[in-house]
Amino acid sequence: MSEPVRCMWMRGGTSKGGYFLAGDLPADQDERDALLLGVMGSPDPRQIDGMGGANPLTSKVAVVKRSGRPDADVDYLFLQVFVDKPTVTDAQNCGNILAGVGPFAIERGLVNATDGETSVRIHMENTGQIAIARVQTPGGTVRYDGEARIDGVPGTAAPVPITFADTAGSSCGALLPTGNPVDTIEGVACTLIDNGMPCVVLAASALGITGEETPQALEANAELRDKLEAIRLRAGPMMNLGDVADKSVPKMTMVSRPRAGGALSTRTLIPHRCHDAIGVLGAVSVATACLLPQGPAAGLASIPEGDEKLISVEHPTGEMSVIVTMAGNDVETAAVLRTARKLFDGQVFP
Ligand code: NQM
Repeated sequence: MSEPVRCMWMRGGTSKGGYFLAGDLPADQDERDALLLGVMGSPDPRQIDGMGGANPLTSKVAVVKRSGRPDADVDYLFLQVFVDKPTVTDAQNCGNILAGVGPFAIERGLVNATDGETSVRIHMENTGQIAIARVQTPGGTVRYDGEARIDGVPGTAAPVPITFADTAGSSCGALLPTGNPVDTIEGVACTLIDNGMPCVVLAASALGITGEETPQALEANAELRDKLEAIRLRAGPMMNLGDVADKSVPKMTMVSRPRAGGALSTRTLIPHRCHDAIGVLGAVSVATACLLPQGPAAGLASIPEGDEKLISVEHPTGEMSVIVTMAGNDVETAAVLRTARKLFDGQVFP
């Protein structure tokens, strides 16, 4: 057995994973990745010999360090540890795991807490943008319990509001990497968009489904999955992501009319398992797609008036509210409410 490594396990939003100080992990990337595969128990569909929860949403890692940047307190590198492949990738961000980064940075002494609430400026190393998370710190210590509720997580917890700016083109170089609000791929009208997360947005009806199916039903639909993967593999190079066969982006979001008073309804493959909810930056990108008049989402979405819009993105276990502020026709900032919970702090044996 290898040497133990200091680690905190946390729920961040609707995801869960290991949070490490960068200095506690090997500097060499191959060594680091081998260690993280051992920590999670990958590759193995059950991750039986590790900490991972046999789902991409519970096989995640945050690597955090003090930032050298004037506009950030900490640097956060997100790593997706694949469940059934020996792959660790930094090719995407994660706005859910992000929710635990502020509390973790305060707990590890990287950020001094003020009495009441502490703002933590987080440089998201995967894509280079800044997120600002507000953490409850009464008496200068992190408070996890509270009254905030987010769909996809039972019970309530302390609120962690997060604001993003400048997320357009985070991984693809432009909000609309092809320059078009709509591209037709394999006969299906798609919006290829990146406002923090590369996503392909397409109408559920164009794929012969209602958009109300359960994640289990969608995962069991081999014909649908093959069609979506064919579209995704063609979309990847068009989005400046290269060959995406072994990448976790772009995400595939099928949209339909809202059913519960929200702006629109979604089902998202991330990209091979169906998300029980929707990713944070995924929701920001889909909310932005709703605002493109020509796109497949706009025709289905119900969008409020005004320069500050609450766009409620419905998903299989509820909704995610994205508050966007507009500058003319463009989204200037986006904010979401998340919560986080410290589950254990100790040493993990890779
Ligand atoms: O889009 C899952 C999640 C995510 C990513 C995924 C996320 C985001 O729910 O910001 O949070 O799409 O792989 O954790």
